[in-house]
Amino acid sequence: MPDIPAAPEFEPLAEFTQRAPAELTARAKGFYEEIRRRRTVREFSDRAVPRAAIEWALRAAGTAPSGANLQPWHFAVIASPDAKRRIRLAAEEEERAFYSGRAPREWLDALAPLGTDASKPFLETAPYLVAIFAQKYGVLPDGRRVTHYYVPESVGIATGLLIAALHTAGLATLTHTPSPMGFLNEICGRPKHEKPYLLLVAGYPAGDCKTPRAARIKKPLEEISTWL
Ligand code: IYR
Repeated sequence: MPDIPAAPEFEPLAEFTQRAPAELTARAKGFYEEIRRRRTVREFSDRAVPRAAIEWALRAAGTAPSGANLQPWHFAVIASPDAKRRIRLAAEEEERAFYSGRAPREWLDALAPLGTDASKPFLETAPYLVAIFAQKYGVLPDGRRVTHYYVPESVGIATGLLIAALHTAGLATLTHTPSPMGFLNEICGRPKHEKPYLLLVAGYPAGDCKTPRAARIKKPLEEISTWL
């Protein structure tokens, strides 16, 4: 028997804050001033981070808009040294293949200013790794599947919110994409229909952390926007 589609029920927009034009411009600028300080970091401190900070950031990510509000994401938070070690070993194996042959010359040339290589000690040093999974479909308690829509878009938006939330909290992040990263399913105990989307490394930067100057240079507004 097909389910009867639920009729929409509407409620007043209760939590929207109306702001005067000058105030909202100032706030938009304020957010820019904060988020432009975010840097991708590859040297992490092992200093502990409160679990609650990660939990709040994940709640923020979970507010992201998604196709039909089906929220097609799962966040596996890895804090155990044993799981981090397994992830590091598996990622470094893939990265060695990438840097020593799998990656085309053009790709390696594009990466050269960032100074990346196959060595990923931060996967063990950082207190938290968040493996983000994209769910092709959801599974109801009775086992039926619910197709998800706009999965990469939805998971990308949630990931952006997570990165912004962690940065705002005062944490450094690294978006790490070992390729392929199927090993994350096994280590995190996630089902096959969840595709690893990204491995987000979070923690304090190392005290002597250096970042590549080239990565700080962002395209100006004129280059990234057209106004019609
Ligand atoms: N996954 C590799 C290579 C890499 C690829 C891109 I595109 C980057 O922006 C950075 C790195 C690595 O993590 O080293």
